[in-house]
Formats: sequence, C-alpha cells, structure tokens
Amino acid sequence: MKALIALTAILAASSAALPTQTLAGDYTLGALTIRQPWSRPAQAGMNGAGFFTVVNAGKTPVTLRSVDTPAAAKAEIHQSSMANGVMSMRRLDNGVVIPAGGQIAFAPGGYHLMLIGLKAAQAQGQKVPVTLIFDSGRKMRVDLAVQLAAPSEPAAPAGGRLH
Ligand SMILES: [Cu+2]
Repeated sequence: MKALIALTAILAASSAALPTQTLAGDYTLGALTIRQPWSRPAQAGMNGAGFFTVVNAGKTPVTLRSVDTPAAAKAEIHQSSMANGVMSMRRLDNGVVIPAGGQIAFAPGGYHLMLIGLKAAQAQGQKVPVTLIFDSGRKMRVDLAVQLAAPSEPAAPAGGRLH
C-alpha cells in the first residue's frame, strides 16, 4: 500500500505519463528505480552509450555521481546538446541530480552513460553490466539490454544516430 501511494505521488508530480506497473527490466533500490536500461549494438574498441530513466520516489534529491563497468576501458556521465545545428557532448563531473519525487531521462540526444573503449562487441540481445554510483555511496548494478532502439519506440535504421 505504501508503494502504491508513493507511485501515485510520482504520477501526480510528473508531467509525463508513466506506466502504472513495474515493467520487466526495471531495477529498484529503496526510493530509486532505474527503468529499462539499454544500449545499442557496437563494435569492440568503439564507444557505447547507456540509456534509462531514473525515478526518485524519495523526499530528498539524489545525485548520480559516477558509473563503472567492466565492459569498457572507462565510463563517464555525459550530456549531449545541440548548438547551431551541431551536436556535441560534455562530461558531467558533478553528476546528475534527480529531484525528490522526480525523474531524469537518459536518452539519445541528452544525458547518457558513455562507455569509452568497449572491450568486446555488443550484439543485439546481449546484456552489458554497469554499476551506478550515487552520492549516498549506494551502488546499483544494472544490465543494459543491447537493442536497436529505445524500449518504447520502433526500431530506428541502423547507424541513424550517433547515440
Ligand atoms: Cu557521450
């Protein structure tokens, strides 16, 4: 019952429609939920990207500080942005704050995890383990599902977007 009340509070606070049930592929730790983490197919030696939505049902903001993975030489939190028609991205050394009762989308064209120097190819259907490290010191191990497009959208043509 308590969880149901918390979910109702998120729905009320969010302008975006949320599924009312927990979907397969979601991960929960306390008040935090990582929804549908995924990545795209990529070759060994290339960079990969990680996407998901972080939901914070708690009463205090939480910061995603850093990310770690055995799948790449290193991993960083990035933000893509468009300026004068040019897409660029930067590393966020202070992480990303997820507001109390709010959510942040990591999605193509915006926030993303950057997996720099993949040690092996990522093929569709595989899982890529990453550990999300939050300001409280809490760590969440999630698997990025390798697929061609975001879980809720139809498949995009291969190579259509950088990440
Ligand atoms: Cu990046």
